[in-house]
Amino acid sequence: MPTPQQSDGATRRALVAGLFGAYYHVIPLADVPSAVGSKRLLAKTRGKLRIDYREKNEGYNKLRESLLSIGDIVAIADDVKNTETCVITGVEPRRNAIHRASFGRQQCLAANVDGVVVMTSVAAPDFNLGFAERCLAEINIAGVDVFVIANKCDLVTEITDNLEEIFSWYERIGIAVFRESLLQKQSKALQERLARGTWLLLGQSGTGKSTLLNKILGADLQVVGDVSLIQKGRHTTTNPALFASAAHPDLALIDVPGLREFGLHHREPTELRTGYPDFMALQCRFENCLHLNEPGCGVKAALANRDLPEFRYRSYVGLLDTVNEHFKPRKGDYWRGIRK
Ligand SMILES: Nc1nc2c(ncn2[C@@H]2O[C@H](COP(=O)(O)OP(=O)(O)OP(=O)(O)O)[C@@H](O)[C@H]2O)c(=O)[nH]1
Ligand SMILES: [Mg+2]
Ligand SMILES: [Zn+2]
Repeated sequence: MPTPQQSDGATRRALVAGLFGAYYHVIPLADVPSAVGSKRLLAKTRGKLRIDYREKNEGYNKLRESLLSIGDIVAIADDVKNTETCVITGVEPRRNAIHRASFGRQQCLAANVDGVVVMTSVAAPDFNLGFAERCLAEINIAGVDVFVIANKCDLVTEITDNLEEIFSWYERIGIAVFRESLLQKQSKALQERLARGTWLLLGQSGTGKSTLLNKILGADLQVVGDVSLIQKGRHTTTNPALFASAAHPDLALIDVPGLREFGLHHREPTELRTGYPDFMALQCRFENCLHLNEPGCGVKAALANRDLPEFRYRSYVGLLDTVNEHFKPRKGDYWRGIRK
């Protein structure tokens, strides 16, 4: 294990398990991997922590509000001025991290995870292909295990052919899809897949992430929302946090507030290639082929032969377009920028 940066004497290792504005909840690592019932301490950072943010665009994304993310391993020390809190003095390098770009900022959603669950629903809200595709691309680029849940199957008499085409393509390229009605009961296969490890639950608001968390962990740990309020833009889960329960001591689930946007502006165009394992399996004449108009492109050939579904290629080209855009400053950032 790498040693924490900037540690100063009497520090302990701890896991970041909750974010509350400028404050964090941390679990001392002597209590982990079973994060169950462990005492969560209130912590704040001291000084500047050096974190690998994948800074593609200099400037605006340096103005992030929260620096650490759930899953970070930090060094903590007692706060001599305040016995209620402890101070975070250092952070260890991340084994992996899932980022997204949203409203001109990049954000690390979780670090050091064993896998990501892409939570979708077949109705209320409708399946959002772009969102799912962008999540899958980011997770593949990050090199993290992933599967998809198609939730709320109880709301439809059958899954449309369009959706089935998408799901069966995912299954063909090795991304399992669990068709679930989590409000009733989770499938045995899903319960087995989520038996151990630290998993990030990723999905739009109202798809059932908190419902899944409560069902899998077997306890009412997270508040479940009312879809009508979610449609009005109210998210039920407001703070990202890591959950565990005594019934499943080897498992931890990370629930994050319902995401509206999942951009990949923080990624380079050439990195996007690795977000599509099915494209990587095809032979292109050029090693760095972006599959646009290059000669000898295996992806374009597969598309013409109908060996590759169109939705996949369309989502890739759309994504490539957006990563070439730059972050746009938010109003507050702009003013802060020119006053200096
Ligand atoms: N019909 C049906 N409703 C479900 C199912 N799973 C969850 N719901 C309902 O969908 C609504 C939203 O579920 P949540 O678990 O709060 O969704 P969430 O993804 O955590 O939403 P945010 O916290 O806003 O991100 C709740 O009213 C759930 O009861 C399901 O399988 N079928
Ligand atoms: Mg929730
Ligand atoms: Zn190509």
